[in-house]
Parts: sequence; structure tokens; C-alpha cells
Amino acid sequence: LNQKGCVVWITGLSGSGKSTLACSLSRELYTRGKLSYILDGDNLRHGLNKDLGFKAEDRVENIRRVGEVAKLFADAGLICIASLISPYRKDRDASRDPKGLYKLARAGKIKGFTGIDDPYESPLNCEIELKEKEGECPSPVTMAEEVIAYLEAK
Ligand code: GGZ
Repeated sequence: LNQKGCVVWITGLSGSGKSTLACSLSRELYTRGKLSYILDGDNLRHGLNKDLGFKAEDRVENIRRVGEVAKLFADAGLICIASLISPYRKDRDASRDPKGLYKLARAGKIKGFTGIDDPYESPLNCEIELKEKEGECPSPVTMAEEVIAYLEAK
């Protein structure tokens, strides 16, 4: 396989087009020779998550399970596209916590974890700020190009 496994997590309200985006993304990836697999919240609620409803604790468990399954697909080398409402920030963050460090920190098992119970002070006068554009995180290549362009200009 000429690809590296990863998880693309799509969040948003019911009817906002998450499943549609997941399908078109999967198709586009296929035309580029990349294998993907869609984990759709609504579909999974017929099987893996059929015991879960929409109470807060059920949604938390829903996101946790899908996060774990998504990790397995990514480990197997697939581009796993998870499309769930996933309304709670904390649960989404937990699904993007590859080393489980934020979870441990939130449970108080790691003390003084930056961003949880220890501060992160962003610089006040930084020269280059690499940030999201239109809600999207630029690729490492794009960010590297930005740094190089800045250095060249200087
Ligand atoms: C939200 C609900 C609810 C309630 C049924 N709240 O647009 P749909 O219909 O086809 O997809 C929605 C789906 C949401 O499942 P998720 O697993 O993505 O939700 S979560 O991440 O919050 O766990 C919607 C349908 O289930 N549906 N009742 N009360 N969506």
C-alpha cells in the first residue's frame, strides 16, 4: 500500500452533510489509489453501537468506541473517515489523542500536563504563525513552505 493510515474525523450537526462529504472524500481518495473506510455514526448505530441511544453518556461511549475502531483501521494502513455528530469537544479531543496523554492528564494521572493543568503561553511577538486556514490545518509540506518563504524574504 502506497499510503499511511490515519483518521479523518468529521463532526457537525445532523443533516449538515457529514456522510455526503465522507463518501465524496472516499471516492476522491480511491481515484488517487488510496484505500479508505467510512465509519458513519448513523450506520454503526445499527450494529456495533445498537445498544446505545442519545443520552450524553451513550454519545460519549459511541464516540469512544468509534475512536478505538478508527485507530485499528488506521493501524492497518487505511484512511479511516469517521463521520459522527460527536457533539462534545472533550470526546473528539480524546479521539485525537494518539498517545492517550490528554486522557491520563484529565483523569489526574499525569500532573502538570501542558494545556490541561499547566499553562501554555503562546508567544506575543512571534515571527511566523502557522495556523488553520478556513478551519483547516495546513499540511506539513505547506507549513514548511511557509517557513522557507519567510526565511527567503528575510
Ligand atoms: C442527534 C439523532 C438523534 C438525536 C436520532 N440527536 O442525520 P441522521 O439522523 O441520519 O444522523 C443522526 C444520527 C446521529 O448519530 P451519531 O452517532 O453521529 O451521534 S453522536 O455522535 O451524537 O453520538 C440522526 C440520528 O442519528 N438521530 N436521534 N436525538 N441525532
